[in-house]
Amino acid sequence: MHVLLLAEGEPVEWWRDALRADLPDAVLVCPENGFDESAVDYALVWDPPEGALARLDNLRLVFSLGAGVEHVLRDRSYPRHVPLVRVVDERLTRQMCEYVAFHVLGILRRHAEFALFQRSRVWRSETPHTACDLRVGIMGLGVLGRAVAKTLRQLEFQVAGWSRTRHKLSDVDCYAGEEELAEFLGRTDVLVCLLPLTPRTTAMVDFALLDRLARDGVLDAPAFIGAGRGKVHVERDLLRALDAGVLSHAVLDVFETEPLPSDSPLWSNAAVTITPHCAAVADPRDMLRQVVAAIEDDRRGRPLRHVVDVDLGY
Ligand code: NDP
Ligand code: OXD
Repeated sequence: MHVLLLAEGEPVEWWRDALRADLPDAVLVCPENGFDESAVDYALVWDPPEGALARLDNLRLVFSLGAGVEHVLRDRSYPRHVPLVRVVDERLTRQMCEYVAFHVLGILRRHAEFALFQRSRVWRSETPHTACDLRVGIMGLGVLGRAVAKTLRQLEFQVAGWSRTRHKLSDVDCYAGEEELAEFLGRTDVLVCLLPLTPRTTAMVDFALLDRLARDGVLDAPAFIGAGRGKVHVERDLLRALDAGVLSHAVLDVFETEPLPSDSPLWSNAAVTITPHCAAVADPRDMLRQVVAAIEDDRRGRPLRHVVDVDLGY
């Protein structure tokens, strides 16, 4: 069995040894060493070069070494008959819950403002609001969005979610589709974006959308947390919304271009909190377990788990 590793920066030797330990007949191949394209059964990929997967005539399965899959599907020649499996991982999901909970609490407790006061030795006390005063809205109710909603409910925030199709979650107001987007935004003080990047979500969070967020909340103005993919929001529009007072704060983990260019105005905006795409990162050992499970499922003819809908793009 030949497994192709097509992911720049991944430790080839580690994957070779780790795979062989669990699947003794696995031969790991990679572009650097040359390989027989027709012998490849499985491909482990992150941002594979355009056309590379289409040339593998006997490919049985592609595994995205990440939860997102836009880095695979942007290749228009992706062989659509080959199942694409992605990372769905408990530890990664917990990390995203912690990231969002931390930053929503930070917004509630005006963390960025107090950090500025401290730098200027300003003592300005305020009566805090409480989680139950704040309305959080989550765009995307997938694996991550649903878990984040549950975590925020445990902290007693008022939580709503918006997705393409209708979901039903306990204690979470669920909105679906274009028709219900305005109502969802109109009741939201902190907008959390956990949408995947697809043709339909590209540039979805623009000035017009942000301008529809609630104006009657406990914050000076609504806040935004972007932790799905950077091209879902429009950075220029975020800056405009911050300047115009349409937003009071933005927390960004993902960006239109990564790494964020050093001349981006986001870096120096006091109303922006930046983290370098590390809200939730899959541990290679967890990914390995999933890769092995997917290969075993395929070899035994069992249904595959966490298969992406290639037509929807997530
Ligand atoms: P899922 O595929 O499980 O969920 C995607 C959600 O988005 C679904 O609820 C889906 O709706 C919704 N959605 C998709 N398209 C639309 C649309 N056009 N309109 C409305 N809703 C839509 O993804 P995950 O929750 O696992 O992950 C989300 C994203 O987070 C990943 O794609 C990845 O890009 C990003 N990510 C970021 C990380 C980081 O460190 N910053 C780490 C890991 C992932 P429906 O349920 O109706 O189908
Ligand atoms: C992912 C990511 O998609 O790290 O897994 O963003």
